[in-house]
Amino acid sequence: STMASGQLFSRNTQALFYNYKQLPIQRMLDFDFLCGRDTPSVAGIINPGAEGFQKLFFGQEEIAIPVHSSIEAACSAHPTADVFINFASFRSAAASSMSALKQPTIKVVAIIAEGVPESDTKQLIAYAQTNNKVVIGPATVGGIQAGAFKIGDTAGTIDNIIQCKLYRPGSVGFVSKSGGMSNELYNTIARVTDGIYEGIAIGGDVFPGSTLSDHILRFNNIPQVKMMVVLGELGGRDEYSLVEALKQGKVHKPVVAWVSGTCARLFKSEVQFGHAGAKSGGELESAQAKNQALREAGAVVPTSYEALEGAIKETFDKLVEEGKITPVTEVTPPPIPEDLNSAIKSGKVRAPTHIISTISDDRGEEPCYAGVPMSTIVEKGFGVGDVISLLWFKRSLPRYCTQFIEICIMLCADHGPCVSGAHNTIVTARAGKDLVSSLVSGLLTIGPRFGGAIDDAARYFKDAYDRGLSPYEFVESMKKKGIRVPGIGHRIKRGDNRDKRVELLQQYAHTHFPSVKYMEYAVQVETYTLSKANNLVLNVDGAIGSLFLDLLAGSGMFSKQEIDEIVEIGYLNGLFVLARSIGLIGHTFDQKRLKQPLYRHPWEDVLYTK
Ligand code: Q5B
Repeated sequence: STMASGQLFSRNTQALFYNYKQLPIQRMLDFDFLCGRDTPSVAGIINPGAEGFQKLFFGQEEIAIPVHSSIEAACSAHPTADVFINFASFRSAAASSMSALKQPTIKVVAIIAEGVPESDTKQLIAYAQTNNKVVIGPATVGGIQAGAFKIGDTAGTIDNIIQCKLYRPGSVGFVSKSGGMSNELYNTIARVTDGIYEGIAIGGDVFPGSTLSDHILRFNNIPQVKMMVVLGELGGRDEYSLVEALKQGKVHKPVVAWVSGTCARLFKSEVQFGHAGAKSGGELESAQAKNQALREAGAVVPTSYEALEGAIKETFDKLVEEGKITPVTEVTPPPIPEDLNSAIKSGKVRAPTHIISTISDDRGEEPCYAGVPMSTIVEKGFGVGDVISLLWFKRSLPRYCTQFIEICIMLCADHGPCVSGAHNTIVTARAGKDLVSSLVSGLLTIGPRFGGAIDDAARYFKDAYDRGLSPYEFVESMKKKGIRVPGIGHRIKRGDNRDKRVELLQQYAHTHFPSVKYMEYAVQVETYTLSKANNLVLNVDGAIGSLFLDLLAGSGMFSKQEIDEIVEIGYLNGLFVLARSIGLIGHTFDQKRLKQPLYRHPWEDVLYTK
């Protein structure tokens, strides 16, 4: 059988890992690298309901380990993976372990969960026995074949694994109930022998999937194992099957054993230690009785736990003397590259950042806009204008400025369904597209003719005013260059039908701004252009462009260079983009609400010509 044949693992063993747990999987792969394995010991991950790949490190390289949504899918994708490492919770461990055992490709199932119902475990054990499979656990950390294969978190950190020389095989077979104590013993054994060949923690439940004697008898058939160490614990009768095996002469190699829990006698009442199975029951289940029985059956049993190390050493030294063990030649394992994050944390390395950002920070207790925490924004009753001034201009502007920004946003939020942007949004929404597509198709029309003339208006008005050009000189010089004056002209508005929005903005500025020199200059330009044609009014873009120059210059909050930079980069079209998004979103909802069909432009409205 699998159990009797001895070897469960080799340097080529691959496992399927149930439930995605980054840390134990990475530790298995780090162990593989330490041992110089060619292939990673985790062939696939089963993450119920999810599929794809998980990126993990194999040495310095990143590898993509396939993730499968079911045990069946994983087994058929990785037919050579014969170990199933089950990191399911105690609630689902039994069912998933059973379906793993039923897969023809799976030979060994290790169950990590603690608290699996005993009746379920008994079923697993029965199924495994009749189908020639091995269960390790439940309630175990797993096991390790030194230099070959490691289950999950067995043996702890890489540093501990290196200290215990588990990256290469020694001559000692070790089996214990406790996973925590197995770490301790890996250390002890490494100190006084040539190290572990294989170590298994069978787990602390009353009914372990495989027993101490199962593994001892298995080690007996592994030629590389020259001696065995057993660490039992009080409670249960498991140790007695080992006693039987020893008495029957089935074990041909020296066994050093200790059953811990001798202190239970010091308690007046029954004590339960950490494990479900570790409770002092009847006399036969006491550590003393079991140690005595093992001793009588021929195991080397020290007088105390402290003396265990000495007993292991003596047994090993004797085997060396007898020539039965030739201690292995030492190898130096390759260093495992440290993770960048931990190296940075410990101050060992520094790494350049890839992005620089100055306007907001989401790392602290609460997000900040330009250093102002959210709670302040809410408590002080800030508005959208304040948020814009923090995120765009990186400063808190005075109330009259933020209110001006808000007025711009409100006045430009929409201008009916017939403007270019709204039209595009409506057509897109009627083509069945989603909100974002409908919105951006409208936004994409914003530019030099429609809505996106604010920055250019600010640029040209500022340049002309600062250079002292008269409106006549300015407009005529633009005409010579063949450039339309940005901020001037409208499709609908006329000299005798002014844009109300422009009037409202002008009124607000007259009342609140310390100076409106740029706007007044724009009005003089308008007076001149209106003398040429009735539609060449100062439009909403021109009004905002010129008034924002007044805001920037008059507020005392910006240096000359900052104003130049704002105008050069072009912040101000952002006001129209932001504002009109409100309207375009509204138009999208409107069309959807009205269940409007696909728009097709009528033939009659097109001039077909050659
Ligand atoms: N002419 C806005 O033109 C419009 C001239 C000019 C000198 C000018 C045009 C223009 C500059 C860009 C600008 C923002 C394309 C407009 C907005 C938001 C909106 C929209 C809405 C909303 C309109 C007739 C004659 C021609 C031209 C001359 C025109 N503009 N000369 N400087 N600026 N302006 N855009 O009506 O001799 O016949 O050849 O480009 O500021 O987008 O509500 O719709 O909220 O949604 O198509 O308000 O002015 O006039 O092109 O037929 O020109 O005037 O050279 O002269 P039109 P055109 P000539 S606000």
